[in-house]
Amino acid sequence: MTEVSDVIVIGAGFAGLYAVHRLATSGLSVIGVEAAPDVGGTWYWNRYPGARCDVESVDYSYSFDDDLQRSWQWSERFAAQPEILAYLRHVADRFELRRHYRFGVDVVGAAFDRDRWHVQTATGHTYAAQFLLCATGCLSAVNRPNIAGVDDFSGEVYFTAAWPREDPDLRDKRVGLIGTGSSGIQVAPIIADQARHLVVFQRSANYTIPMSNRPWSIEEQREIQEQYPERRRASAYASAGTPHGTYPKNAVDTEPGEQAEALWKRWREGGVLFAKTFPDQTSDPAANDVARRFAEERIRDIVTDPVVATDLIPLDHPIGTKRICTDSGYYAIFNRDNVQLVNLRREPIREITPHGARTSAAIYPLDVLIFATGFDAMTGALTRINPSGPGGERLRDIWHDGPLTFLGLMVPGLPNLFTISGPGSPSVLANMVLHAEVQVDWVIDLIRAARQQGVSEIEPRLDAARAWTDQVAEAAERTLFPKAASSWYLGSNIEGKKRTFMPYIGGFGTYRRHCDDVAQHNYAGLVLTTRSKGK
Ligand code: NA7
Repeated sequence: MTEVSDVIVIGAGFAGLYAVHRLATSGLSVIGVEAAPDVGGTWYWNRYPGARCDVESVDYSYSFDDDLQRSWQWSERFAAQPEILAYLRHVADRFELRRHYRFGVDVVGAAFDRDRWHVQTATGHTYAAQFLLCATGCLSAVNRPNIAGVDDFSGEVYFTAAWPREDPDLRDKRVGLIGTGSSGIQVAPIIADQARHLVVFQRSANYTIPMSNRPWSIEEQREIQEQYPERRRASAYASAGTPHGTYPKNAVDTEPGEQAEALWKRWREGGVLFAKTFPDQTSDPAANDVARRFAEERIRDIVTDPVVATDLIPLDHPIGTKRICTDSGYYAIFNRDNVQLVNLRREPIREITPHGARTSAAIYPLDVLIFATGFDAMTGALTRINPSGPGGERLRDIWHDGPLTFLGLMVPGLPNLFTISGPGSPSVLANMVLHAEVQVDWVIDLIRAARQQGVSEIEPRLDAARAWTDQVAEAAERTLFPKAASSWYLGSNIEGKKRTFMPYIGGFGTYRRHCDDVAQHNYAGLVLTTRSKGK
């Protein structure tokens, strides 16, 4: 059976829910499909203990509805996963969004044929619509590394990115944690508290900054509400979609004492902003070194064993060029007797055995294995669907040499398909919620204009997509980001994936102006094909 609508939205995370709301209130028929049993997207699946957003809660929330904004009080500066999920459930209730959704629906393919997208699902049910909006998320295609022997492990196995609804009981257990990105770094202190023994298997060390999370006081909540309009105005065209800026001077023009003061201030305030304390920090190696040395001193201050401290200091990337992590007491766990760090660069894992892990140097007996091994980020959720265009060309082929997009939103050869937060957009480098609102608004304006003009197909010109993709690459080349040995921004965490810096790093405000400009110039760069008579 095929269900038909004007638009299909894949995903019920922040972007998908907003898209469904906007489409439904714009007079278009919309069907949303979502693999999970309920709304939440990445916040549905990543429910491991300690999961938190690294953008302040008051910014990481919708701006489109003043009443919604006024009616919701965030309890903490950085919201934890249960509160973010509760917020998304509240939004779904308030705007009656679930009635548009089919949950538990795994999309396995999509093909454009005779003016329509046909979406195939794992159950064989199909959906058809003129437009397909993929709100599939940047961090949703889970990376399950193929480590020798992993299927023979006789203990419990968990993935942070697909955590069970009921937390496993880790008391009195020996737990192995593989992966030290944000997820591993957030979950580790909680496991260290619960488990008898925790072994952290670290392949690459990451920089992490104390989150300095705290509850918002009643007074602060009142102030936030009063200042919300101004806060949103300041974020609207800001470089990361939040109201925060950098120190007013470049690090290289600042005296060492003043540099340290600025870095201490950011360190104590906590969070990802440390990664851009100075404007030149992620573009000038000398400025980056100032911040890097400071962070390394903090690691050595906290971790008492100097060998362990050295192992925790990254060697393979300028600070901030891999997503900087934020934590609640990560480094300090390595001072505990029940926590052990295993440096996989020194002793790689040879195999997982039924009772633990064997490295080149030792055997680690384990009852539980937790994988915090990340995602096939930004492109994985899309290439796993691998949509095909009218000429039969498939996304994986089109992106064989790296993602090719127009504004990170459209792909040549795949008409009427939109990739919200796709590669080539600022997405993961900006406030994802505001970013989703901007992109969804742009797409819906385009769809409405196209329908009014009887347009059947919208597709970016190949040269326009190439020009945008070149701009994305050039913006990255002006920074130190491509210098990281490996990162999910570069796709190099996934075997066989083309190494390309995927997000647009020219700034959220600059990106938004580009989108505005394209719309004001009658969607220059797009080919709009008008429906032929009789069709
Ligand atoms: P990340 O940041 O991609 O981290 C994944 C971690 O898993 C990282 O330390 C990897 O080491 C490690 N990893 C991956 N595969 C293996 C294998 N085979 N063996 C050992 N270690 C491995 O994912 P997260 O979920 O932590 O965070 C993703 C984003 O979510 C984060 O940046 C925030 O924006 C929110 P590697 O560095 O590749 O050597």
